[in-house]
Amino acid sequence: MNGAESLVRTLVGGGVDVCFANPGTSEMHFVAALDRVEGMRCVLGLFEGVVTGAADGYARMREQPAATLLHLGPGLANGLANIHNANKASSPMVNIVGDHATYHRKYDAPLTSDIEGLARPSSHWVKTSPDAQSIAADGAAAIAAARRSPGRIATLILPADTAWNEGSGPAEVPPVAAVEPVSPEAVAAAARALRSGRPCLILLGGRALRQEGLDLAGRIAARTGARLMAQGSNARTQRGRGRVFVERVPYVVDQAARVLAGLEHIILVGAKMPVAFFAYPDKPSLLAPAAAQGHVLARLDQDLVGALEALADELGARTTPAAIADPPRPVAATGKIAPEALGASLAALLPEAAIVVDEAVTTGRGFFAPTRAAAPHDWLSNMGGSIGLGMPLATGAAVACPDRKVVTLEGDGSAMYTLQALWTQAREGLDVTTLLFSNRSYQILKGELANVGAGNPGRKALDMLDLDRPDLDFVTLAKGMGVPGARVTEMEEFNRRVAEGIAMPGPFLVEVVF
Ligand SMILES: Cc1ncc(C[n+]2csc(CCOP(=O)(O)OP(=O)(O)O)c2C)c(N)n1
Repeated sequence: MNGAESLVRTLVGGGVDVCFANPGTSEMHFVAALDRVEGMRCVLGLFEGVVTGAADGYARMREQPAATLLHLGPGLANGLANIHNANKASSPMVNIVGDHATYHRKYDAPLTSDIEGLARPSSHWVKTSPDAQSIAADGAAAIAAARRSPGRIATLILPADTAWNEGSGPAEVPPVAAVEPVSPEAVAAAARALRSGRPCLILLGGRALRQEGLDLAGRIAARTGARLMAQGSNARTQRGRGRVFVERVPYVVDQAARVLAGLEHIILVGAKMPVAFFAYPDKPSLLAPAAAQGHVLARLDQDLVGALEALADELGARTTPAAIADPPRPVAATGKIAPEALGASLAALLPEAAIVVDEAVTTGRGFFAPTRAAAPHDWLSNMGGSIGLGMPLATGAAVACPDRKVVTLEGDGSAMYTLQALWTQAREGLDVTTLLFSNRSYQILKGELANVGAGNPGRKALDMLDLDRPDLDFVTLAKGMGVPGARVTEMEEFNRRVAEGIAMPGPFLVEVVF
């Protein structure tokens, strides 16, 4: 058994049974080994940003790492933006990056580069396997590294000769350290702040935003009168009817500062003290009032649900009923297309257990509030701020959860980074309905131009922010990649087409022009 097959068997044996791939010559033995090993699903992405974003979406939903297969330094570099996003979302991921054979590197062939150097900034674990006998054990170590709480990026570099020479056979994944519990002192300090009678916020992130954590946090908030919020963006939030609703810290600095004004204590549960996405002249970087004191109940890598349980026990809140979101069932909007109308219709149309991938940027800012009344669903956001994540993330989520509908909320500008994800959705028959918001501009940046004090834009500046001349035709682009779709220009059509997309199996795209 060669090194490549030893590695693939190690991955499958270690529970890594999906590989998102964009291979090249140096990975051919790995590709060939896929045929010889049962149990590995391989999904081709036509750009590495699709591959790595899909691995992120898969990990968020399956809570297991997927593997990626990338072609030397340039293949990794193409995938790095979405590895950055996955890293910020604490998604586990095992990247396998092919390299030249060890003896070939010294000749500086065209694809030679510093792969470890490229990998390091967004990987917790990086190793170049030295020989075919080591590759399986290195693969097993990579899986263990990726699985460490709260989820990490492991990048294993696979020189071609380590793939084709005689390997060791599969290796066992070493044990992964159990999730660290929080200290009694942290629980006591949080309880003291919550009992102080002073304005207090419980700020949630990570796994605290799943149903169990939300339920506990809701009980604690009801018992103590504290406010409850989530970070501005989160990897996966469980929400909708019947669940505890949490507002997010707003993106806009002034709005965030208003929402957080007056707070004296912030209990951090898998969250950090809120910071502005960017610095702006004359605006604060830290969004909470200077006097507000942060209390770390649990770091993101610690046992967040256990921490909330301990805190609820300490406060006698286990049986206090949480305030549950149960507003009236939303009704689809009619008439002109506008963000508010889209939010209302989305809330009415989302199917039970939908996975919502949110990269709708400015159009989607108001979607969060109305969709609290939607059927229960999971909401996935971009935590790394690098756009071009939405459609790949949706692709991976759909691979992870074939029984659930994925609904992608996508800005037209963001869509164009990794549009190839549609082809993978078509090829794999993935159940993804994409709502493509064609405002034909980088709308958010028009606001940011003013916010940073860059003055009034002239023609040249506006040309950098408008996506017209020519207008993009997303229905035709999708059709060319095997995804059917429709363009809509008023809400009745929107409602009809979205319902159609949701009802049919497989991918569908609704281009919303407004
Ligand atoms: C990789 C990367 N490149 C550039 C940006 C800067 N950027 C942030 S938002 C944005 C435009 C988003 O446009 P669109 O998706 O159409 O949403 P809209 O602002 O129009 O609502 C750009 C270019 C970024 N965040 N990430």
